[in-house]
Amino acid sequence: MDQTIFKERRARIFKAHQEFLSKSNTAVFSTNGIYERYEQPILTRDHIPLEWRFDFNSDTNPFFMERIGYNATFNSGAIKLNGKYLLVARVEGNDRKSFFAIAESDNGIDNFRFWKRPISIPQTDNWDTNVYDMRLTQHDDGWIYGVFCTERKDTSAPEGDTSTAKAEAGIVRSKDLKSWERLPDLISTTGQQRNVVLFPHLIEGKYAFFTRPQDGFIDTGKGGGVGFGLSETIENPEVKEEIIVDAKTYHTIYEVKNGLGPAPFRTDKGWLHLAHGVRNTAAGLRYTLYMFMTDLDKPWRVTHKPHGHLIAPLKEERIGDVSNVVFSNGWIQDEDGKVFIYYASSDTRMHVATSSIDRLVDYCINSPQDNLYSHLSVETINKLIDKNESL
Ligand code: M1P
Repeated sequence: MDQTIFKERRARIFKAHQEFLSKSNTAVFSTNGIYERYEQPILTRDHIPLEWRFDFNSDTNPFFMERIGYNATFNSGAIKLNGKYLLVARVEGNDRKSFFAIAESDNGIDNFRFWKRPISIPQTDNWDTNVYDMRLTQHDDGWIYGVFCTERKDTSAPEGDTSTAKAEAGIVRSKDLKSWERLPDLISTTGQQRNVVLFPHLIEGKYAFFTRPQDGFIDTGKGGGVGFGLSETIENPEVKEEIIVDAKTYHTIYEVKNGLGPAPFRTDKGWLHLAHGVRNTAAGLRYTLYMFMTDLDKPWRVTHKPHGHLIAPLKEERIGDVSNVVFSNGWIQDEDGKVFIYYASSDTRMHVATSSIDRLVDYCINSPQDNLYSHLSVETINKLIDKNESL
């Protein structure tokens, strides 16, 4: 058979892919001074290796046609290991199934390349229908834990209801991110859980989890807020009591729900946390990222919380499969205090913003809090103007 089409398409697609993967990224000047965005997204579906998409055999794929399609790469956990910046991305296939795959970069801001194969997550007796949003924690016990959302059909849903689902926290652990051990899913006080994060240290000799108790799959209902609970062991993880660390609150950017992002960073002044907050609008839910700090000895006690969002969807970030969303479940701290905030936009692609521990601590401690009323916001603005006028 004539192989012209096969050869031409293969050569063109390979060349374009190599050029695309080698593109560099540039920081954009930031007027807020808190962090810098970058010109390009860092991980998109176009980063998917060609081996995952095409059959390279001209006999079985004479048109060099894509055999397996991918929809998005987003909500990535992050860790620095052996000097490499690693993202455990949520990759979503055209079949709507999400899975995890690791992408690696030398500098954390560009040239991310996927490892050869996606991660094969071992199954429990109750198979995961869909898995996503892994938070990585380098724990004192020597393991790297990945806590993720496992989604299954709600078997109590009425006949004919083919969409009601149940979300729980699945747990895996690894030493090298190559071989993974599956542990039982977290048992908690409420029916459902998403956005669960393992704290890196034992507290009172127990494993500590930040949770997000919720009554339903989308609505958190009576539940909600960033929660916190302790488990006697990690092999049989169960939190019997959850306290609320950061509650959803009327007329804030986390009015409808919120959830912790990555595992927090320890600083001299307390734990730095990144979270997402959700509010409702006439155009649907809007997800933004915000920060708070907690006490060093009592990481469940909030000490500082700047008003409003840190990062909100901007320009093209606002558009995607689930528009008006930014979401983060991964960040990396370099030895010199530089911070890489990895965030996804609109459930479609990954971005990076860079800052430093000093800048983020300054932001948390010295930005005014949300006083929950418009006239109090005006008072806060006037205080700043007075201060500037007195100079
Ligand atoms: O679609 C926006 C996000 O919705 C969920 O987050 P939450 O549980 O806080 O509503 C998750 O499915 C997340 O993956 C997704 O980005």
